[in-house]
Amino acid sequence: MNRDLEKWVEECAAQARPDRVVWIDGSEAEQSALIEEAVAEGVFARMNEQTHPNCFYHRSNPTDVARTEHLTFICAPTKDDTGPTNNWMSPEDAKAKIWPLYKDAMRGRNMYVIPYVMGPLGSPISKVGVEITDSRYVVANMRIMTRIGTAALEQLGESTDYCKGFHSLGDLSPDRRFIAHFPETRTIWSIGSGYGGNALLGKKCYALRIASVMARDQGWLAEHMLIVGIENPKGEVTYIAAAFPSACGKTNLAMLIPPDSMPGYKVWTVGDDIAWMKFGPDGRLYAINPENGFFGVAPGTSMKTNRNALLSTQKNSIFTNVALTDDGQPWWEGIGYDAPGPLTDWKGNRWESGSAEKAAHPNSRFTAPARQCPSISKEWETPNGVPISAIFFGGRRARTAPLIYESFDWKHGVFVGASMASETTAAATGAVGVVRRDPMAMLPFCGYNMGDYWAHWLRMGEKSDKVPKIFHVNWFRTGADGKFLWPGFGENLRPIVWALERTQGKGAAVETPIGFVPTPEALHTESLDVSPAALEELLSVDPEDWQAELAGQAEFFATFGDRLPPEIQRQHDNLKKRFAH
Ligand code: O2Y
Ligand code: MN
Repeated sequence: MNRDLEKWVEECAAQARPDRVVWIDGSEAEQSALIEEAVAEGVFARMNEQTHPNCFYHRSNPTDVARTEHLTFICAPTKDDTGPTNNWMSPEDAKAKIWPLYKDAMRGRNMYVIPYVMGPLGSPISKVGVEITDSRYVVANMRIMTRIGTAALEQLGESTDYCKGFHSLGDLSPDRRFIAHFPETRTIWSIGSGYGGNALLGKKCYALRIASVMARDQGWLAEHMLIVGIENPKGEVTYIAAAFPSACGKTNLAMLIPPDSMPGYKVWTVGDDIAWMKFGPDGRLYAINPENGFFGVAPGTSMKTNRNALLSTQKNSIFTNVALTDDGQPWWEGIGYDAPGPLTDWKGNRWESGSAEKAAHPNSRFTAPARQCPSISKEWETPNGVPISAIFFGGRRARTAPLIYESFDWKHGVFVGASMASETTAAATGAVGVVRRDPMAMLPFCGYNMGDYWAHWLRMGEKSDKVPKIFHVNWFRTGADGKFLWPGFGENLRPIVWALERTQGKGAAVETPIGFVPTPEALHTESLDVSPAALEELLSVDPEDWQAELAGQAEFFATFGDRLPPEIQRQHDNLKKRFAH
């Protein structure tokens, strides 16, 4: 046993006073017993065994349906260490305010200790975490999303190098809900929520907020990025990573099915949400997916929009806050067919087609094992990761950003990522449809001052002369009628193929003030149902829009004061000058 771990578990148990402490070993027998208990407790309902074998349904508390950014804190020693984009609480205040909420919080409940590995077992890039929780829903989800149990304890050995996550449902009151991160001690405290990123502590809390600090200190990158391999008709596979803000189609791109007009192309899924990247001995950047499953948003997922995601969820999966048919099948808005009859909605009420209310919550989710994805890459668990040739940043912008452009070099690419912005969606609580700055799609996930984070990205570029090329994409540009100009989905492969050609010194482009934009012909437009005028608009760079963009950037960067790297300011000034010429 690991003495450090035992001591911490004893400390948590002494505060929360559970009836029993249960160490999770990851076995099938343990899983079956836990599921039985969860069903008896009403936390899970069994689903239709014929259509969805070994699948379970969960409804969360209606006040607990999304990540709560306003209740998420970074508890670094000083506010400056966390920067203007994070909520800060001093470690002392957190101890005074949050620790007492755990007092007796697990009386009458079990305390589960879940050792887990983020990343393939045995990978030099993988890391161990331990989550303590009183939620059987969390245990069942962690079993899909990470590698849990004895194998994780074996990987840990007697080391103290692991992330400690202490989670309790508490009383589920938003008034006593906190998600607190202590980067110095690699510790997470989460209380008062049983939902997704608030409660599955391996995901956003460890693999992004805590890991981003570890990555800064150790010289690697922990990013909010999908990873895919693009196979060309010659059978050559090139890997890319892409950062888009929450609910901007990362899962769709990660599981993209090429259009019929691009025969011979295949897309292989490595990960859909998080990438940990390190330079290999050959100077290339290698990425692993630290996760073991998908926690995907259900509404809008259909056989047409994301066949591979839907097929991943047909067995051994968990459905949260979707609607349920009377014969135990999941249903949600945008599933691709009408509700087959009256349903039970995400709140447990009867629901009929035509109701003003949504049947599934807009942020309802499926948790599915990655290995079940039909497009899963045969390299997805390769211990050293896959070599990344191109990085894509992107946001949901109705105007301003063209379909795709290439940055001039790494430093400019870091600036492109730092100035990313996107319109908000339902993935987090708060207003929907508002443009917000979301650098590298890490705004809610960077565990330290973002000025320092950009400095870290800039330093990474100095480590190698084989860094990936950096691009920016925007699938969401709209025309004067408010409709999307680009069809999206499988067609997104066309600009990506252009980008990969650029990494090989091919692909026609025009130089603009913001970077290299493809010529319309270079986009492989055969059989593409987009008019030449729409294509022109998609690739246009409107100086007036960019004046507004420059003003928005300046306002945002000013909030970082002297933590803004001079190089980012220089890039911003140069962009302004290029528009002035
Ligand atoms: O974790 C949640 O509560 C929902 S948000 C989410 C879920 C899976 C992957 N990414 C996200 C996100 O917000 O980026
Ligand atoms: Mn995400």
